[in-house]
Amino acid sequence: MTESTAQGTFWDKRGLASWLFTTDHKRIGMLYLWCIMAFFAIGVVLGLLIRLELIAPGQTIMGQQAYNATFTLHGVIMIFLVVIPSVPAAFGNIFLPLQLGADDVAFPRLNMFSWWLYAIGAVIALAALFTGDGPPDTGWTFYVPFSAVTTTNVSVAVTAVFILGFSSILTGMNFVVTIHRLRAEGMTWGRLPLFGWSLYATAWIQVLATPILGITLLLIFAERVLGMGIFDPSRGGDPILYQHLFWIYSHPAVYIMILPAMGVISEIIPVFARKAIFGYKTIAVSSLAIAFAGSLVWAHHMFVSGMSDTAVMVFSLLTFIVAIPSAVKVFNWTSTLYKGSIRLEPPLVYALGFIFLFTMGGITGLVLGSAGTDIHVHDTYFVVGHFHYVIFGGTGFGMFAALHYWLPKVYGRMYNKKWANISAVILVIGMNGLYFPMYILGLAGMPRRYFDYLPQYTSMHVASTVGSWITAVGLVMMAVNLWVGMRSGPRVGRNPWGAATLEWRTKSPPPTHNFDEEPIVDRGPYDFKGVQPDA
Ligand code: HEM
Ligand SMILES: [Cu+2]
Repeated sequence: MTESTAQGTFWDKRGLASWLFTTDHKRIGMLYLWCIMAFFAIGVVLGLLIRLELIAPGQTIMGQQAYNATFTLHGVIMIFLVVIPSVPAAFGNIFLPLQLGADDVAFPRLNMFSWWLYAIGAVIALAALFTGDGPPDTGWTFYVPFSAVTTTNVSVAVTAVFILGFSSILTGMNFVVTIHRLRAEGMTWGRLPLFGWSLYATAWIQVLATPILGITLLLIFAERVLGMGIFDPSRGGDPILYQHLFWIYSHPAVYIMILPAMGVISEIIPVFARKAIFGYKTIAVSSLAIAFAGSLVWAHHMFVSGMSDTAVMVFSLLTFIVAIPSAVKVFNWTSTLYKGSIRLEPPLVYALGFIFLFTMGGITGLVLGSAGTDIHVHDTYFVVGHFHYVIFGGTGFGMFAALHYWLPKVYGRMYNKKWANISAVILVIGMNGLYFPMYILGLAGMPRRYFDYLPQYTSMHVASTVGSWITAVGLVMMAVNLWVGMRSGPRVGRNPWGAATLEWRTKSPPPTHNFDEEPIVDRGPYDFKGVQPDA
């Protein structure tokens, strides 16, 4: 990113300090993006190691304790360092102000502080691996009583997640205020791009739910360091309380992960179908509905923990209700594609991958949400299959779609489209190879988080491990192509896709102050009349 970019862009300032102390939302977004990519790579390598260990029964490449630490690290890194900040903190920071026609977010210094908290939290999380008595082995959920008594480095890991939570809360606050206050002249709520709507719903979850995680983690810390006994029945405490507190945050957190990705898909589909999105209002409102209803379903993680039958039925019903707004979105996307003049460009190919994989994950989510079937597959590989379809196939693909959609804006260059499409197809094949066998394993009774298994599960584990290699090939191809594209791809103009949202009205890459003249909005974000691709 040196001589190659045009003059007068947000890349121009040089030097480490100009990045670490930047208040430019685009640079902060890029800082997040680079960190997230690096952690994603580490997380994937850990995932591949887990799969390699599981290729055959018995010990293959690591011992039991190492295995427990590996899947804990894999989960903690992927959840807290990658998917929660992925789309909102990276792409939200870069593109929310641009889509609003604003110069920056409402509180640029607070934004810098959020990134710092993220970086500090990440450093402490990594420190937890190499200090104390070994990496945490509790799984990313830190369930008590085990997390209260294990001698591994849980206290430090929990502190890291606590700090990361604050980063998320502050980003959410910043976005709420930015969306309320900084929309360009003429941008009514009804003309707010759907990516903005999705970030708005997400931001409220970040502000309202994340503090609960903070409190929960503090309690673990108190339990371990001060021996409080809040979760310890022998001293009047209750371990089930921990699960309630944990999931009151962590279920809404899955919407922090998925809603922004859905927002990306809602941006991409109309542009490549050259058609106004079908049901703008229902998509916008369904984001809020998912955020609201999604906050009421946490105890579907606890059907077998010992709740009253009434509670089980209520939470089962509520869980089914969240499926409605999610299905509404899928319906609206497919209706938008119907009879559109479709251009099968890479962002759309990734978006289609998202719709397919997310739907596979969503349907199996209903199997888990209905208490009767959940009791059969609880804590089996069925669950591992389900959430990877949703968070890797959903959030991960949303992130990949966003990379392919917006890279030309950020770098002013285009990647190789053919290779982008090929890597998307390889990824979809690899993902199904990797995770579909997990559904079968789960139905057959293979428990999750187990180091060893009975010989009858071997063939499905082998299939899954081979799938993990295909997935890795797809990821490497995609990364290399994006890398080459951003360094030396052909230059593009302002609006290579012919999109109608405001970020495409400014130069590629954008100047530091975003727009040379303040944009005025006189039509909806998906009104393509008179908008021509300018490659
Ligand atoms: C090539 C990519 C990946 C592979 C091969 C992989 C593999 C696995 C496997 C085999 C497990 C189960 C461990 C066990 O139950 O013993 C697991 C757990 C998990 N994975 Fe992945 N995964 C990958 C990508 C991802 C991504 C992208 C995310 C998040 C976005 C993710 C999040 C998680 C989480 C949260 C767990 C649960 C850990 C726990 O149970 O504590 N994984 N992964
Ligand atoms: Cu849940």
